[in-house]
Amino acid sequence: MQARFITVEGIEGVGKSTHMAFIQQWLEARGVKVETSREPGGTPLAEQIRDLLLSPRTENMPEMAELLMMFAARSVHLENRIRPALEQGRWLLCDRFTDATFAYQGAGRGMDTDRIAELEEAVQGDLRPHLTLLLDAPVEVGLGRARARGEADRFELEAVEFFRRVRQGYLARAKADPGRVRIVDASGSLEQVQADLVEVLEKAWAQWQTGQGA
Ligand code: Z5A
Repeated sequence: MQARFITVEGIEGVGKSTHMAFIQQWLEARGVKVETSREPGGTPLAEQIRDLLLSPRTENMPEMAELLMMFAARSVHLENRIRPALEQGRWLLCDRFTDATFAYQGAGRGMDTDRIAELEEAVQGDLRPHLTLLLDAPVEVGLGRARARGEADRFELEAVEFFRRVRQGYLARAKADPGRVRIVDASGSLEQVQADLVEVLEKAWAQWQTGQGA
């Protein structure tokens, strides 16, 4: 079967990191080799850009600089890791990708989404995830879980309203592309979320086996 690029998205604390290993195991139990990665980051150079992006700092980070650095990190990750993995038949499961840019920089910060789409095209060409699992939960649930963990990064210092816009941005992406972006209710227990994930994965797997779907 052709290697697939699967992304996991959602606001902070919805359980992306928690469920990555579960999704990887589910796929590997079906005989495919799956690498995991994350954005921003995923290679040594892209991880350095991640540090610049996430560390709280006193000097202002202009929104445009933030957007360009997200795509700079993505370009490195894509050319040095994602494309080579897919070309060599290895599946890639990634914690966040370009939907996060539309949600955070677009809906959250209010940046022009046409410009984001232009950068997406310039950096990725026609490469898009085959499947995106959008873990969705009310902002209070996600932030409550994330903040219980301790120190906040530069994004986690944003106000609740920012994350409400980000969540709506994600839901709009799912509405616009329901074939690729599948919403999973992340507000329940770990077992409930995993049961929903399995339902989505089983449907996608059945399509891939018959050569349907992306
Ligand atoms: N960003 C951007 O702005 N633009 C972009 O293009 C990209 C990214 C790619 C990356 O931070 C930041 O970069 C991110 C967006 C921005 N902003 N922030 N903040 P990150 O990689 O560190 O992402 P994160 O969203 O902050 O990760 P997170 O806070 O670790 O969230 P998570 O991975 O979804 O959650 P988790 O660590 O799996 O779970 C959080 C806690 O909840 C943990 O203790 C779990 O045990 C618990 N948990 C999880 N699920 C459950 C359930 N179902 N029940 C009970 N407890 C649960």
